Amino acid sequence: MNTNRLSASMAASLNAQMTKEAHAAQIYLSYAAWLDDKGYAGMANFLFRHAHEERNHMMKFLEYILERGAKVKIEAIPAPGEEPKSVNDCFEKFFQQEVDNTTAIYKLVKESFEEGDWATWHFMQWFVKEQLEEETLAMDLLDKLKIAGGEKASGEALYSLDRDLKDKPDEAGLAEDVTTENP
Ligand code: OFO
Repeated sequence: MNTNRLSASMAASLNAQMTKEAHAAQIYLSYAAWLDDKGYAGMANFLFRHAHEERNHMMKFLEYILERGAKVKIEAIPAPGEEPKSVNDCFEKFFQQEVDNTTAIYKLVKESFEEGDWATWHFMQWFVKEQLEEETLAMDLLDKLKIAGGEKASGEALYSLDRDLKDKPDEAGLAEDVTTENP
């Protein structure tokens, strides 16, 4: 009896997204290693933790594909690409990577909607919220860097940003959680 509950194209898209999450982890590992090498251990720590989160996302896709009775295909992970040219460039790249991943997540949501695959549509909503948080986090960081002077940020400003990022929580506050008591 066939117990596969995913269409062939949905299984292929979910498998591709699983690899994309692993790719994001590799990209952040490469940025973290670059930052650490330049002496920014705090910023590196932030991205090491974030790389770990991306691996967890990969696992969520893997588990979901199995749960729906389809086949998991573990493929090669593409190389991370170019190294950042500066701290500012590193966090701009981080933001862009998150935006690109949001686009891929939205495509999957659309595909599941068009197929009427409501289980997958529901599963994907967690990722929609996660991308919202991650984009907010990346935007906050870019704002801080901008205040610090962007490409022209002084050593002192980068030093305090590095110290702040060491223990920065991985979650950003979202507009949907705001109240008049807690703006
Ligand atoms: Fe997987 O959440 Fe960012 O990209």
